Amino acid sequence: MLRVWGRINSSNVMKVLWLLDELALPFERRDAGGPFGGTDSEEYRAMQPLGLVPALEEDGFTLFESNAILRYLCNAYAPHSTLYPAAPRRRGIVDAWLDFQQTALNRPQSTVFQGLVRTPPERRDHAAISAAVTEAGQLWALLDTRLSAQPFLTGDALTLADIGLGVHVHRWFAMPIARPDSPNLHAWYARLLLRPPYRAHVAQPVT
Ligand SMILES: N[C@@H](CCC(=O)N[C@@H](CS)C(=O)NCC(=O)O)C(=O)O
Repeated sequence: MLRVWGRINSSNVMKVLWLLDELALPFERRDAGGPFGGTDSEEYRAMQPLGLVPALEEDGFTLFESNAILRYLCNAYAPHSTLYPAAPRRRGIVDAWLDFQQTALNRPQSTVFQGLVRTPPERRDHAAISAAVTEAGQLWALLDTRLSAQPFLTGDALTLADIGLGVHVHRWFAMPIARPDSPNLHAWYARLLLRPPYRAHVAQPVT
């Protein structure tokens, strides 16, 4: 049985839950991280050495890093799925956009989200938030341009790239910030909202 460790309001946990439902895989989930704690124990650190969420457990096998978990689930359970295409060039492009989420978007997006959603108003660093809104906005604008030519980030079908970045677009549009005009990003978000797993695990009140 697949078991996911992590609180449901973590973007990295959301990715995994969304994919599990796209693949119609049965799983159980245990709360961990944030107010639930539980990530400092020796047992948890054996699964996730940094004490972060998510972690995946499956019959004695464990895995951490949300994007590695996404790839593993496709490789193990849906090797022919268009979610993670087998053709090397197409797979390479999906991997590149998954990495873009972790290496480029994550930092400014987190600064905005943590600052506006999880920090009380009197403790907010407005200068840092404002700079991060600009930086993240430039990255979202780049995705908006990309989406002018195709319905999903890497082509005609939903892939892991859309899952890695799609968890963040809901937050981006939910936050009270000035965003660049982005009609194609809005259209992509509307396409994601048509999917029940996205609505169930991602398009929820931001907390
Ligand atoms: N690169 C890691 C990042 C994991 C991460 O930063 N998780 C956050 C939640 S999104 C976390 O564990 N925060 C501390 C906590 O929840 O206790 C991944 O993609 O899995």
